[in-house]
Amino acid sequence: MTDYLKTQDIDNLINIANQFTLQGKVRTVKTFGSGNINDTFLVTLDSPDEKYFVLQRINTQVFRQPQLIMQNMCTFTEHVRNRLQLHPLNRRWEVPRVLFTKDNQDYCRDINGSFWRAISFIAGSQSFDTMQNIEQAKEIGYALGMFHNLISDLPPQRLADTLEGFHITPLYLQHYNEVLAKTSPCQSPEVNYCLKFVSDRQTFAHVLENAKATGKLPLRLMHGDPKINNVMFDTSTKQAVSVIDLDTVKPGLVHYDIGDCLRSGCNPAGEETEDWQKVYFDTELCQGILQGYLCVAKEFLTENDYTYIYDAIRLITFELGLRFFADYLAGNVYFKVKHPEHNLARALVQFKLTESIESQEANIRKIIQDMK
Ligand code: GN1
Ligand code: MG
Repeated sequence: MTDYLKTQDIDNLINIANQFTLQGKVRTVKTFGSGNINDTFLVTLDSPDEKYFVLQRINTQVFRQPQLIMQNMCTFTEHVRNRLQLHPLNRRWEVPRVLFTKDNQDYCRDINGSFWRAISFIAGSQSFDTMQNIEQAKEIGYALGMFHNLISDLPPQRLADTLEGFHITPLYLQHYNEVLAKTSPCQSPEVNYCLKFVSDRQTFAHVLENAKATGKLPLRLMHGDPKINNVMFDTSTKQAVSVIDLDTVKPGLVHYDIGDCLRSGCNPAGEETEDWQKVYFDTELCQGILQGYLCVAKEFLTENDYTYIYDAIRLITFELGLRFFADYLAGNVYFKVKHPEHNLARALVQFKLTESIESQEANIRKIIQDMK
């Protein structure tokens, strides 16, 4: 999806956006955000109450049963809204709302069969692709902790599995090995670095799944994608006010989330940098995020949960690199790309970040230990 839309695309988008508008008229529809899977648009309305909403075309190659996403979102948002009504927080916290069509559906299909849904925009908020300061790191941690806390009493089986195999690292490894068997990648120093990087970490890939299988880590509900730009900040107070992108809220391990939040928040260069050699894991930001997280999550974390935090940070970073690299080898069929080497560049960033995490293992483990 390019940033420049053709007139006929805009007309089509306006028609779709109009399906979801119960009040006011659609003024503009513009591409929005930097999602790697779905296509996202910001709709501007001429209504005095609600000025914007977010319109998305779900990638049904990835999410094969998009209705399940909507079903989960409704269950999740209702649960959290009830909880906040019973136990209000003493600060701003918002839950994105699912918007309904004029005929009361939580999605609509266009003439090509594409699946569209709309979500409220969190007013007066913004997100960031890289961490701005340590205060923001604490806020991101708080946001993830609050997210986990608010669903800690919703039984995991109440939500459907919207994306089977998501964050099951051994399955990504299996897929990678299958892709590798079918391709002969061109031999560049970068590709060779990635091939060796993965081959050296075959056993490690099982660490969280083994902990789950042996009952050391319990199945809980997770967000699935709590990267830095999925946390919204109030533009005036600078506080975190919402966690968005609820497509992968489903049963899993909170460790996938902790790992994902830290791998994305502690990489000051950001995951799209082309300067992969300079990528490093910032332990001060790590401390900030964990501090924010634990002040809300301490209540429900067990001794074993702490034991696996370091492994989670290392694993989810490695896993994302593996997913990008496998997709590069497979011909870019999963993540959207701007050029053919894009997924290779992204993989290098995550592998370099993993290396930095590994080289600071003792320090990171100490930060976690000291925070208990
Ligand atoms: C994808 O589409 P987006 O940007 O929200 C991916 C995540 C990755 C992320 C990396 C369903 O998320 O797992 O961590 O890219 N989502 C899916 O930026 O695969
Ligand atoms: Mg996402």
